[in-house]
Formats: sequence, C-alpha cells, structure tokens
Amino acid sequence: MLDRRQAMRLAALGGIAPLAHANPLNCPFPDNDDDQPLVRLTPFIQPLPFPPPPTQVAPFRPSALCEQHLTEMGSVASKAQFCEIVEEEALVSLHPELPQTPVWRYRDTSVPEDSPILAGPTFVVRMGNPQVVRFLNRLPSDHIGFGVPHLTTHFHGGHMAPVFDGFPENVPGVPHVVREPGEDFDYLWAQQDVGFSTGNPDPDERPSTQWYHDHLLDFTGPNVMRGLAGFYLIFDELDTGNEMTGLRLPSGPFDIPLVIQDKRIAPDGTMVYQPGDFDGFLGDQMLVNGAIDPFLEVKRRKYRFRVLNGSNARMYKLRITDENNRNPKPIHVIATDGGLLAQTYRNRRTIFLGMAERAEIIIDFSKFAPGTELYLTNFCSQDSGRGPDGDFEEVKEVDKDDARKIMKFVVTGGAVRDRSQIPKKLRPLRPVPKDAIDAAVHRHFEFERKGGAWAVNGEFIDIEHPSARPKKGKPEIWHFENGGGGWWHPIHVHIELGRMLSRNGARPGPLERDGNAKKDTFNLSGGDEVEVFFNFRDFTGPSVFHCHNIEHEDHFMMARFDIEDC
Ligand SMILES: [Cu+2]
Repeated sequence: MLDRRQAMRLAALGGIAPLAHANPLNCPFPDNDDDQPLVRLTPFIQPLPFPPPPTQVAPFRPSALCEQHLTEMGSVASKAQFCEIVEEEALVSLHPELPQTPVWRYRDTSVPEDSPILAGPTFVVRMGNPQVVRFLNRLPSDHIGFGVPHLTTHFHGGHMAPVFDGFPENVPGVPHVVREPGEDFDYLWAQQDVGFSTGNPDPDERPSTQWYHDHLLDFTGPNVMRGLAGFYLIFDELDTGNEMTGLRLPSGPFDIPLVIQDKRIAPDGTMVYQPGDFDGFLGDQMLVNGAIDPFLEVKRRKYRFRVLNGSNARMYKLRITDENNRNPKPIHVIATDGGLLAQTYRNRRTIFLGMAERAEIIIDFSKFAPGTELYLTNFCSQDSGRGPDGDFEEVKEVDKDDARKIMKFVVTGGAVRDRSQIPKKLRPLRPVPKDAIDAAVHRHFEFERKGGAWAVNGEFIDIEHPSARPKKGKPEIWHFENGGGGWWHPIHVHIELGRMLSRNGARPGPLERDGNAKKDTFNLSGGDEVEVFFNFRDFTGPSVFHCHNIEHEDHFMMARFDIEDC
C-alpha cells in the first residue's frame, strides 16, 4: 500500500485528475522557456506591496511541546510575543492587467480575508524576544492545482530547537510537525544568541534578514511557488531600526525588504508549474514582494534594501541601472544571509544572489534629480534550471539590451534631511579560532546528479535516518563539493550559520569569508568545493541540509543530520 508520501508524489506527478486543472493551457505543458512569456503585461504600473508585520495577540496557551520549551527558557519566556498566522488559499491580483490568481499564502489572522497581499507577514523582532507563532493550516484538502496542503514551516537562517525549524516530514522518533488541513502547530522562534546555553552567548552571530517558508518533503517547490514565504527581520541595540541610534542605518520607511521571485503565469491568471521538472523551474514573470514588475517612489536620501532571492531555481546578477540598462549606480553591501558584515563592502556595481541568499544594500538616491527613473535589473545569463552560464568566479551576463528589469524606482520630491549613515564597520565578527579549526571533525558531502535526480554522497534523502551525527558544541568542518556537470547547487544548512574558510582552496571573497561574513547558504557552481566551519550549539535533534534549487531539493538532494549530546 502506498504511504502518504508515495501517494502524494504519484498525485502530483499527474497520477490523479486534479492536476489537469493546474494546466490552464491543457496538456502538454508549455516549454519552460522564459524568453516566451505566456502573457505580456505592462511593466511598472503597480506600486510595490509592503507586507505588514503580524499583529500581537493576547497570549494563548500554546501546545504542550511549545510550553515545555518556553518553561525551559526560564525568565526570558515572560517576554514572549504571540501571533497567529493562517495558511490559506486566496485570490490575489499579481498585476492589474491579469485576472486574479489562486495562491497559497500566510495571512495574519488580524488582517481581513480579502487582503490583497500575497507575501507573508513581515516579522520585525528584537533579538531576545521569543515569538510564539501559531500556524493554522486552513488550506483546502481538495484543492485544485499543484502543491500539497500538508505544511511545515521552516525558519530559514534560524538558530532554534530543531522541532520548531520545520522538519520536512512526520517520522518515527520526531514530534509530529507536519500539519494537515485543519491542524495547527505552535512554533517557538526564541531568538536567543548562539551559545546561550553555555553561559557564553555570542552576539557576533546575530542575524538580520531571515525568512520563513514551507518545507514539506518532496513538495517545497510547488508550495513555495504558490506563495508560502515571508520575511523575518531582527534588530538589537546595534542595528536598532532607528537611524538616530546604534549604527544609524536607514530605518523605518527607508528600510525595505524585497523578495524577488519568478513565476510562470497563464493569461487566465493561474500559476503554471511543472511538478516533474527535476532540473529547476524558471518563471517568465518577475515578482517583487508578490507583485509583478512593481515600482517604488523614493525620496532623495539613503535606503536600506533587504534583497532576498526567493526563487525556486533562478539566480540574479543585479544592478541599479538607467532605463537603457546602463550606468550602474553604487551599491553598498552591508549584510548577507548571516546578518551584518563586519565591514561595509562599498561602491559595488553588482550583487549576485543564488536561491535563498540575501544581500542587504544601501542605495543613496540623494544625487538624482526628481523624476529620475532607475531600475533593479538582472544581468544573469540563465535559461534553464541548470543555473547561470559561467561559474561562480565569472557568472556570464546577457547583453545589456537583454537584461531584465525587475522593478522601477522613481525619485521624487526635493532635498530631504537624511540622518542615516553608511558606517565602515558594522557588526564585529571574530574569525573562528585556530584551536577550534584544528579540533574540528571533518565531513565531506558531494552533490551530484544521479539517475536523473539529485543525490548527496550518492544517496537520495532518507528522512528517517541521519547521514551525520555532529556533537552539540563541538567544532565541525564540512566540505561541500559539487560533483560537476555544470549544475549549480546552493547548499543550505539548517539550525546554525556557517563560516566559510575556503572556496576552491582559496580565500573566499568579502561577502563570504569568515571574519567578515556568516552564511546559511553556500552556492556551488559546477566542480566547486567549499570548506565551512560549523559548531552546532545549544540544541539537539534532527535537522537537514539540502540544495536550495528547490526542484533539486524536492528530487532528493537533501540529507538529515542529528545533533547529539556529547
Ligand atoms: Cu542543486
């Protein structure tokens, strides 16, 4: 007899009827060719959406599991904030010229059901303030179209008890975390400094721009494509969210998260997805914060943008350009997926983002005349799920005339007083000490194609058995190697940030290397090898690492690891 996973896989691959409704053009699916969009839309006629933060609700009695962990936190638990997020199907306009699109989304239960926002609520959290978040799966069990309505929410980049991190499947020996339609789950996202359990918390490793998204085994790709993703921003006494204090980074309305995603949209507004695409699915429309081709009016001052590549399989080589895709403007990079850098990487022209990676950038619009129009433009040459042309050292670009504008900035108004700053030094980060490197346990993981699917060390994911058992609080060096063939694999490790020690035997660049950056996703082009230091602190339990080309992840390029007590 088929188990749930097998039955769902069979259904999603077309074994049962509802999938036919997912294809608005009727079979066969159109080619996954992003040069030929299914529908042509007028760009830059809708404003950028701002998904609001969730509303705090009165404390409720959390699940026994959540309550147990809160109790273990001691007095910190009294600072817990509570909110409720429903996971639902909704009709949302992705573009004014399109009929509404049936999406799956996270919605704060305090927000009306007819909210036009696709992207999940943007959490804005102070380090040390635990969040108790009740997720209510209210997706229809008899839904039409792709996706599987069994949900588990991954806090991407978080340091927390693995049971609250979105383990991908309900398996023996692990608490029941995957919820079916009608079921709820209470997450405790505690935001404690790494090392807190030893009495030596390390504020160097505080994160900044994190995100949450669905993580169901084998079906993360369709579920994220349908819309299940949101931002989670973390502040503290250094990065205060107030441009008059701390680092004085652009703040408030001038601190804007931008999640970039590509989706394939049919003329009737429905999303098209190919569940059987093992290579990586590319869309033909570009969305920012859930809107296709938006614009943003900006004042003549500095802005902080938190750019997240939320795509399933597309990478981005981004510049701020004029309307001819030329004259790139200065970009000051202040953070990556692991939080603020030690030092600002100033006056860049380009940022490159693999899937799930983040770059926080400061753009100064003060020098541009009112009415100036600028664009966030993608120059990455990529026409399949294989990844960009070229390699990590030299990602090939399309011709300037073919570069794809993703959103428009319109400079407005007169001169304004701007008290924000672009500091040279950001968050201190001491490199991993030599004695820890010398003492580390080494593990090797090779990511490669196997039988048309994707393997780690020759094995497909076996979610019931760990491939590694690192000891809590002990140093580890993980060697991630891309088996080649020209395929790219951005490798994401849950629970702890990593420190990249080397890339292809050399010192990594400033946006990756230990001492300046922390990372949770390590992008490997064909044949690349990186060494990453980890120390899994504070928590034990089962978790995973995987490729964040989500179609590779869904087609088995994942491994379970169990953090164990010494
Ligand atoms: Cu991959």
